[in-house]
Amino acid sequence: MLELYNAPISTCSQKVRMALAEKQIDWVDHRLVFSNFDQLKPEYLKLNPNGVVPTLVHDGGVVVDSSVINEYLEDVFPERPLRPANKIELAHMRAWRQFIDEVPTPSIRYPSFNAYFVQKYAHYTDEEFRQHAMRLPVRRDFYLKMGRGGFPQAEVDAAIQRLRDTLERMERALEKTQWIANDMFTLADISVMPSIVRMEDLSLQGQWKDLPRVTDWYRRLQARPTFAITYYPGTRDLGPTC
Ligand SMILES: N[C@@H](CCC(=O)N[C@@H](CS)C(=O)NCC(=O)O)C(=O)O
Repeated sequence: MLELYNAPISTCSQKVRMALAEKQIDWVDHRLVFSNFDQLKPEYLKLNPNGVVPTLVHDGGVVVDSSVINEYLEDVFPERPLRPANKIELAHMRAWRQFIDEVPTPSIRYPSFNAYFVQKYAHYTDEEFRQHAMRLPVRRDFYLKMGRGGFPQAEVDAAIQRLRDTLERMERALEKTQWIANDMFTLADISVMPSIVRMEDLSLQGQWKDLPRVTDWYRRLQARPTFAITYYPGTRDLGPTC
């Protein structure tokens, strides 16, 4: 049995939900509620000591980290592949996935947190907020830096520039292949998808209006039936209680 501990609005969860949908694998949905801090409850921390989602449990075995989970799914369920068979092409796809994990994925948190997540902490005192941050196993410094008031605009602007750099890199790649890393749809496309969707939800879609290949890539991505499965109603409703 496959179980996924995830949150509807979590970008990292969306990556895994998309891979599961593409591979047409059945799974049990364990939805965590961030506003209840489910991700920090002792029973969840036993599964994922990082206190973040998603976590996959396969016949009792635990796999954490969305990119690792998606590679695990490929290893264990090779049908309907999302990785090229050719080893050089596979390395190319993995290099893309690595770049996405290092550059756009952390960058999207800056505008996201400023627009939505800081509202959650509006009623906290500085000390309550600090105590909350101290409970976070892997996001402590990020939260402390953000503070209750959000990141300075210069940091948000720098993050948006890194997202723009990613879009330009995608535009160049899409001159050569149909999808980002290959002519086949791969885990690289899935990895970058939640950052682009979140950009749209933050009204940042102007960042790719002069990039026709990215515009077309996003249109084709949204046309996949698995997109609507991944982004079921409510998954893009970001608000103070998300
Ligand atoms: N590298 C991890 C990062 C997971 C992560 O950051 N998850 C976020 C949601 S996308 C989370 O659970 N945040 C909880 C919080 O900020 O307290 C992965 O890709 O699975």
